[in-house]
Amino acid sequence: MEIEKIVEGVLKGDTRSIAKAITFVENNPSDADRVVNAIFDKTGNAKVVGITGPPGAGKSTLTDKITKNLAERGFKVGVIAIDPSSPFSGGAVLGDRIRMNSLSTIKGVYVRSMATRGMLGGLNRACLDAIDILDAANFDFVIVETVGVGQDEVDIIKVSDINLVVLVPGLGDEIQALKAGIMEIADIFVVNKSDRDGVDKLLTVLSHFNSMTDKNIPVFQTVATEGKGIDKLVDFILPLLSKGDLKEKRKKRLFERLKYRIMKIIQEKTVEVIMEKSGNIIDRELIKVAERESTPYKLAQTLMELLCK
Ligand SMILES: Nc1nc2c(ncn2[C@@H]2O[C@H](COP(=O)(O)OP(=O)(O)OP(=O)(O)O)[C@@H](O)[C@H]2O)c(=O)[nH]1
Ligand SMILES: [Mg+2]
Repeated sequence: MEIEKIVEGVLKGDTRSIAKAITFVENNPSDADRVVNAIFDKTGNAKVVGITGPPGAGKSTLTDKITKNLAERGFKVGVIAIDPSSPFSGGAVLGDRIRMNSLSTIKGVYVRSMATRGMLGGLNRACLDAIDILDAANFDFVIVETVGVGQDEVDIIKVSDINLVVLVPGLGDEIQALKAGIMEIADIFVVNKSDRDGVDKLLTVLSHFNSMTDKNIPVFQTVATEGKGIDKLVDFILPLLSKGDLKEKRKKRLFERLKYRIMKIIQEKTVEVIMEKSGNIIDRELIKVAERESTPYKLAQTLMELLCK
């Protein structure tokens, strides 16, 4: 299908076109602009909800339930599940597919997995493009699920309008909570698997965190597998996304998101142009670096100068 046709379909909310558009921006980094440039003026309405947390915390199950809840309320929801590149969560791809399979049959819901593997970076750029595609296709919400392990995974979620950090009792709460590197991006803590022992201990850790950081991040308890606590959580999130204070926060995050995105595009394009222009310079000069006749910085500088040529 031609890009123009795909774009036309996206704007009509056609599922097949959406799928094609996302695959296109994933696979054609140097042509992704053709899609995004054509739809960008139709974006800016979807609210981006990040769901992150340690491997196995129940993020997919929670995403599934939140999505269904929003769909029942009449919202269109797009889900992007980022398959972790991290070795901690092997098998997540299949797992997510099974857990979220039931979603794809619901009207107004679109689910998509995006994998880090084999993408040579560029995942976050592609993910942001995908958010735009769903936004332009008139989805009210885009939920991005990612494991809070690895810099890319944390970076991408940083720029959501609202972030749910999912934690579970057990698993060494203190370590999980404080070392995860995701605590500071939380707008809401979700204590999932509340049916398990150790909930009180985790709640204590979180209230310590709140008093230490003076942030007062709301804490919700859920049992995602049973759908417990979901309605309350969604009830809380919805008005929050239209409240004044979050509007300010959204604006700030939108600017951060755009800036982050532009930097990602520059990174990707820069490498692309350099690779194109460098011919056999890299291979030739690499030997010199390896033999310590040159340095990595010097070679990088030489290559960067190709950009202006
Ligand atoms: N007991 C209990 N189990 C749960 C709950 N929520 C999810 N699970 C189970 O925990 C396991 C992991 O759930 P997922 O939803 O795949 O977790 P995830 O965080 O998406 O996992 P990764 O994407 O692999 O990091 C599954 O077997 C779920 O059925 C819960 O509230 N209580
Ligand atoms: Mg998952």
